[in-house]
Amino acid sequence: MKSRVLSGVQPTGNLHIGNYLGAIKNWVRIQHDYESIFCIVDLHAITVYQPPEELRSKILEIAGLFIASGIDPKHSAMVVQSTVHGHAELSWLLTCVTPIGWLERMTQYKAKSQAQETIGDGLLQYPVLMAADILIYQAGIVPVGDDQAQHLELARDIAQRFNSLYGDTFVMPATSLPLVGARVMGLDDPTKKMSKSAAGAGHAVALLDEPGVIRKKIMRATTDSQPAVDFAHLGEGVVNLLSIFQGFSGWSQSRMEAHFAGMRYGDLKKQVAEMVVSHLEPLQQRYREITSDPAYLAGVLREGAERVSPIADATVRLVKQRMGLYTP
Ligand code: AQP
Repeated sequence: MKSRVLSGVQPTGNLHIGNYLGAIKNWVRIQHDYESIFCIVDLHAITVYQPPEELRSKILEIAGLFIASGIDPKHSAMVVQSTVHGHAELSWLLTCVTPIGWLERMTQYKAKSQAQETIGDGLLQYPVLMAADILIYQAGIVPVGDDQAQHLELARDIAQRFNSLYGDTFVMPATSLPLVGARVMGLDDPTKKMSKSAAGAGHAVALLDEPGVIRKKIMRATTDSQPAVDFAHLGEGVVNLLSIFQGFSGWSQSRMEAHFAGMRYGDLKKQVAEMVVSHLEPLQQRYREITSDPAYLAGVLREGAERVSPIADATVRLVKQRMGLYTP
């Protein structure tokens, strides 16, 4: 049996080049080597309040962007998390074997809860739901950006704890990080991860930004006080621009160094901007074509849920049996 790949994106804010280089590009690269499932994790999105109409349209936008980025829905199942009921059910079952201390240690919980007046329980439970998303499909490989590595470790801890309490049940999922672009930083502040929810017009390049906007954002990116690229003394902002270029171009490190050494920052930014635009323009064209037919997208998502539901149902049933719940 082919090993299973599982990953997902929250339908919040605007999908950006960090999400693309850190996660989606990797999914596209490996999807045909495995049985692949890619989720739009709407149950995760509501751990922070989302205006309902906005959430509904974001779910379809993300589905369109998955396909425009190269996800092949004929091969890979594209699934809206809340349409497969087992995710929420398994999440509760796993909550019961997860010590609270494990969840309180999560850095994303600490960062996100600081920004909230009232901290919803869902924010704390977020990594348990993520563990359920992965374990419900017995996924062996989870390609994510580096910010999700801690949650993946927790998913393994939860699986191990369950297996040791109730007997071997879950496949242990491995984290797959991209070699380049695992953590794309904000253009306005290269000490902070590029994030959909961060404020600031110059922070992130969205996949659907107009070419003129992309150029402007990159030309204004924060660098440092040096005039030109010096590979012996690279500042964080320049490292970020170079890794964005490398992530899109696929160039080797030696080619990057030969090409960019000594280049003035203004020219570096122009080349980064053109590289990003040359990849996003065709992606945006495909996105417009795909979303011009809403019935097509709805069909892809319905078919995706139908394809994976039997796997999810079988896992939930097995887990309930192992735990001694009533399974007539
Ligand atoms: N800056 C990033 N660099 C590389 N990878 C990234 N990812 C996110 N930001 C970067 C990866 O994208 C996938 C989907 O992310 P998500 O929707 O689950 O949410 P997130 O990780 O919390 O990302 P954001 O953009 O910061 O969203 P908000 O602001 O809504 O929380 C994941 O694989 C993630 O690692």
